[in-house]
Amino acid sequence: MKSLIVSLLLMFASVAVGADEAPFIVPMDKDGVQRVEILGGDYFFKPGHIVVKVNQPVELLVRKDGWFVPHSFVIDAPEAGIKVKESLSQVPKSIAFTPTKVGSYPFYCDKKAPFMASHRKKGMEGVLEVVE
Ligand SMILES: [Cu+2]
Repeated sequence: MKSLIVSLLLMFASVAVGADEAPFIVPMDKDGVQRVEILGGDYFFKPGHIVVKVNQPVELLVRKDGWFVPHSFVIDAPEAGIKVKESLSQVPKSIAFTPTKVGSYPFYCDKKAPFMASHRKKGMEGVLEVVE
């Protein structure tokens, strides 16, 4: 039984994609806002690699897929003017900020079921890349 749990955990751990997928370059809307929809599901974010321009406003419209598993959306990058922590629902949540520093910042879900790997470890992690 124990080895089954271990192999299940390993299986979940190896599903992680996020940062490896092709980058999505967020287009700028007519109002000057870089707007992108993000879907969080069991256990991924789509798109998982988002590229935005520095010092231009960003709006993320984040929602979750499915009913039962709770998910969240976290970016902890105060050095770049980004500090986000929202629980997700099926209605898109608007998350607005203006990144002030070039760099790569992880976004992730901070949920975790008892005795299980965190959602972040299972693949709910992506990267927000801020460029010139
Ligand atoms: Cu989650």
